Amino acid sequence: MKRVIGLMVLLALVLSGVAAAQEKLIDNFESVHGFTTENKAIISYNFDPEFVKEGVFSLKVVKEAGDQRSMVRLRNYHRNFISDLTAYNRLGFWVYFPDVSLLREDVALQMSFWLTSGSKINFPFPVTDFQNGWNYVKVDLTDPTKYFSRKDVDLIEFQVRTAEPDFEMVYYYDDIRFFNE
Ligand SMILES: [Ca+2]
Repeated sequence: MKRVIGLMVLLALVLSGVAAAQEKLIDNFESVHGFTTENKAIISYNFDPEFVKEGVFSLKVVKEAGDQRSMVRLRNYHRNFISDLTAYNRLGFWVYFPDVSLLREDVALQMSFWLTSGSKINFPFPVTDFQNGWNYVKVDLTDPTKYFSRKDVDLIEFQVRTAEPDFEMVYYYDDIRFFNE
């Protein structure tokens, strides 16, 4: 009996090997790993060079109608996430807006640093900071009016707001990095 079971296991292994040999995954583009969304944001990788600022890819965000807010969240399980930011005093990134007249006047973009304690620090940017096309956004992490310890960041939120909830927009992010200046 033991031997029969052994043969059956062997047969199963051989068959599964045959099945595995009959498929070959090239690329399933399963997700944009390490980012999540809130409110109106559908994210994907973009490789149309017109909407890439650096390298080959950028992050594409489709903001549908129904809400002013469109949030992309950089999560602590992203492969390059760091929770202790004290080695840096700036966060910088590129954002592409097709038409800044669609953005909300007082807070067109807001960066939020969520801490492990649950509190968050907001850095709002008015529409006057932006032009159509690519914009470089720089967050001063040492701004004394926004002081936070920067040792236990749990999530970094990129929030774009449109002037009206029903405004639809496709926009892009690229080259998010920490640095010193
Ligand atoms: Ca890129």
